[in-house]
Amino acid sequence: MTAMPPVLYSFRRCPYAMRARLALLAAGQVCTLREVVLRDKPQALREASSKATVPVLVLADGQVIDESLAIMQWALARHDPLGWCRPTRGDPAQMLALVEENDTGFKPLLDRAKYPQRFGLADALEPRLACAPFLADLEQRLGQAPFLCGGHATLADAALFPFVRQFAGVAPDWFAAQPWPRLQRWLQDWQATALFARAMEKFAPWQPGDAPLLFPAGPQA
Ligand SMILES: N[C@@H](CCC(=O)N[C@@H](CS)C(=O)NCC(=O)O)C(=O)O
Repeated sequence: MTAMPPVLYSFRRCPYAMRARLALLAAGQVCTLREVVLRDKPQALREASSKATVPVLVLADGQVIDESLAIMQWALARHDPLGWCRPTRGDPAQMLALVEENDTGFKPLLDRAKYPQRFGLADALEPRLACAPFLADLEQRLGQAPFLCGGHATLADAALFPFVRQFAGVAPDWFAAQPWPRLQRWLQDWQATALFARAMEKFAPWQPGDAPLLFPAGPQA
């Protein structure tokens, strides 16, 4: 008997949900996808996780995983054909430390760069410049190897990419003018992957009673 696919509460444009979807795709893990509207969250999501953030993965046995990194790790622990948990530069702990740096260090700075007015910042450039050291560090890493943790893409690349993408979107011309050619290329390459195209497929918001929507749909790669 085939196990019931887990249920993924997701929001297409959320960078945390994006990285969870990327890892689920990389692992070949099929889910039942429930697209969420953040301003009108379904009760089922709130019942699954009181945090009611996305992504949330509800497993067939009722276990709930409500952190994007934990969803990535769960999926890749089951199946990791691309070696996303096997960095060739540094070890897995160092790879996870980079994700931690992104989530706790860079992300708050990114929010300030995205919404300077909300933070009472008159100057839009200053919060962008505050993000620059982290991005320059990524540039340096990419000078040493084609991906952040070595010769092939890892969980760290997938986990950071949606946030770097958001940063680039704040001021695209400014980003393109920065001395980060490898990072710019890395971002472009990620955006051009078939994996990202699949991760960004559009779905109508889920409503209770809807027929299960498998993600990814159709024949598995
Ligand atoms: N640490 C969480 C953060 C998830 C998160 O903050 N997601 C945002 C959307 S990008 C969210 O659901 N926010 C709740 C809201 O806007 O009500 C994770 O990694 O999954």
